[in-house]
Amino acid sequence: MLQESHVVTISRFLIDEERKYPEAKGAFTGLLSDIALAAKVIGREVNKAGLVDILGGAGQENVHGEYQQKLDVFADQVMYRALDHTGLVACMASEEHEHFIPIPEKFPAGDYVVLFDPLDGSSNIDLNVSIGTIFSIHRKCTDGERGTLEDCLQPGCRQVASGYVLYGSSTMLVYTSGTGVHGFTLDPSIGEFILSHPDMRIPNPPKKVYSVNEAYFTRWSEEQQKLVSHLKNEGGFGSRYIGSMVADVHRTLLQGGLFMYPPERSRPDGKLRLLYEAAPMAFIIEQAGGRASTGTQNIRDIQPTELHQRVPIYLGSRELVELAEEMLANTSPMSSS
Ligand code: P6P
Repeated sequence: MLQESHVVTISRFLIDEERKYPEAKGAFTGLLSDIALAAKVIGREVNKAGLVDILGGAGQENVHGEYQQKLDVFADQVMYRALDHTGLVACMASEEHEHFIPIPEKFPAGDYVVLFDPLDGSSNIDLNVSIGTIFSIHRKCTDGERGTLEDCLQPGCRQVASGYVLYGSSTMLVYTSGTGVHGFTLDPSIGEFILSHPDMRIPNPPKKVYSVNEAYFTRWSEEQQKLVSHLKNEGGFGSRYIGSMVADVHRTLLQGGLFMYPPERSRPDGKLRLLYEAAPMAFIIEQAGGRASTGTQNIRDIQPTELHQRVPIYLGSRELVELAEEMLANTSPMSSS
């Protein structure tokens, strides 16, 4: 007896979605397909990283002075080469490049702007901890034929789509284009991403889990310290922190809870990047019924001023993010405890 469930590949899903928009010309479908291809290529190398001499540092630092792993460099190149020649992209930006990335003159340019962290959590590569690729897609907003820095510096509320690829016990691609969140699991035996998590929603009530690096407790504000103390004492919350954003956000999407990267006295904007980490994840979480805030404002409302600017992050179950905002503003009855 054939299973009732049908095998839907990401290509089939994108074509079916495209049919809902008679004016669509297939550009978005092509763009997501190109990103899915890049994900397969990156995943192939990530999953065999322990077996070939691709481990270890690339012997160079990236724009942030971070020790660059070879896989970072590889993933960045794969994303670039998947998108540079298609005629769908106006320009790109990557965590691994200080400046925005124009489309070479020899290739046609398109309407989409793709911002990405090619391999987030790369410090975990040698530890076989799940890592990920994060992408954010905007439409070009300037009049010129080719994209500019201004096209990259758009607020998260203007994203056309966003998503991530999680290279974990399986390789998953999760994305939203504003009509829900959809998850696809790679079947390596056929090289296809199969729809495994249609219309993902953060469960309510959420699992009572908070996710933050508590080693930084003494660096936090008193309100932040009270928030975490409240969650684990009066709130009876458990703690889960992988230290790889895509993995921590994916767990929060599936189970609910509160993921935080708070501001610190020496790092008032925290560590995570707005354009290609916070904003794309915020779109996903909000589309799944959650909330994503800096602790004082909605992440998707921020008007970026720099490609690599950082923001504090509180995302996950709506009521938990709102509790965090109240306690950080000292307006919650729990703040006095
Ligand atoms: P910390 C990984 O290096 C990363 O960029 C994110 O994936 C992760 O959420 C964060 O940094 C972890 O930072 O300071 O807790 O090690």
